[in-house]
Amino acid sequence: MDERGAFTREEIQTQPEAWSAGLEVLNGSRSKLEPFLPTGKYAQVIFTGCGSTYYLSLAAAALLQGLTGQCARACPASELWFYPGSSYPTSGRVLLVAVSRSGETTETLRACDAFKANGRGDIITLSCYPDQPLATMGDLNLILPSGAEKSVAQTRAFSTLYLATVAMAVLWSGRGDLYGELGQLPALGRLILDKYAPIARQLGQDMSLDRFYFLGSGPRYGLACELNLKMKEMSLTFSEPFHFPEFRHGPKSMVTPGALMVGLISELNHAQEWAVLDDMQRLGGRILTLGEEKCDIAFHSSLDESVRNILALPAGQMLAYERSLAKGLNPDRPTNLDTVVRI
Ligand code: F1P
Repeated sequence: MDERGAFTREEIQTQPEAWSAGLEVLNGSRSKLEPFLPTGKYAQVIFTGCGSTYYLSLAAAALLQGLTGQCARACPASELWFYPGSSYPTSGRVLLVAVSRSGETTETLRACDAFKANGRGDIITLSCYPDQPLATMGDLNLILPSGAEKSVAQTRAFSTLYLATVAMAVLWSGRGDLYGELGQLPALGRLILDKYAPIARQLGQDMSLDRFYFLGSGPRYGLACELNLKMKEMSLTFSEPFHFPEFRHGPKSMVTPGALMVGLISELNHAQEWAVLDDMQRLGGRILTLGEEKCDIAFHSSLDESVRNILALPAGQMLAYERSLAKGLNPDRPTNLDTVVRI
């Protein structure tokens, strides 16, 4: 394929099928996952990865702690490797959930090596390729081949691996009703991709915009970080992520008529989040909202928020993809980037 962005477009568009296949893997692994039920067993659950998979870790840790009460955090793999004293709890066993699309990123492998050598606890790995080193390093290794990609920037891999962490959190929460809701995500993802492609194209092609701010709080912060990374990698555009209220503490100095505020709206704190967006609109910025209802990109899913947050990803990815094409770039080949970082 040499049409610009052909791989990325295909990977974004086939996410619903990848999610269905991923859920089959998860369903088949339930009995292996259940014994890791973290509550009471571990002092902490640490999710780790690099780049996209670190951002995934931020979203997964917030979700797991919110759903189960188990203390959980996210840490870049390099921090676990270089600064274990600052990264791990001083006592108690840890469950390390190591996430990597490729299964070969050096920092993630070295963090797992050190974790094992120091007998810190148990490891679950999540990756997309069975024949790569990470895929045999865990006490449990979950492989999600439907996330595998040809593109450098992660889209399908990110959402499929993230879905696996949502399924784990839901399973460990004991909320069978939520686990049942996961199966509705592929059809909803398809609807959103079809319905909102024109908005993503229109905004992606709008060259009066020169900066993008992705706002998300709680479990949506990691997703906002990932969408910000897509905008940088694919379209070489100035982009930053923030927790909603944080934007008032300095970053708002950067709001101009060329700023698009992309808000991942929550159920619980939607009034506070809209207030931030309204303030930035008054300062001249433009807004794009994603959420269950009354948003530019509305999910209308009737699913629990913990399950439906993933639906913000496809439209946000499309925005970066369209902007990349509009700037004459190739989304499949981000500038200066390699698919795997080996050091
Ligand atoms: C992580 C990652 C990607 C990034 C780039 C380099 O890879 O940082 O997020 O887009 O391609 O690698 P992985 O460990 O998830 O394979």
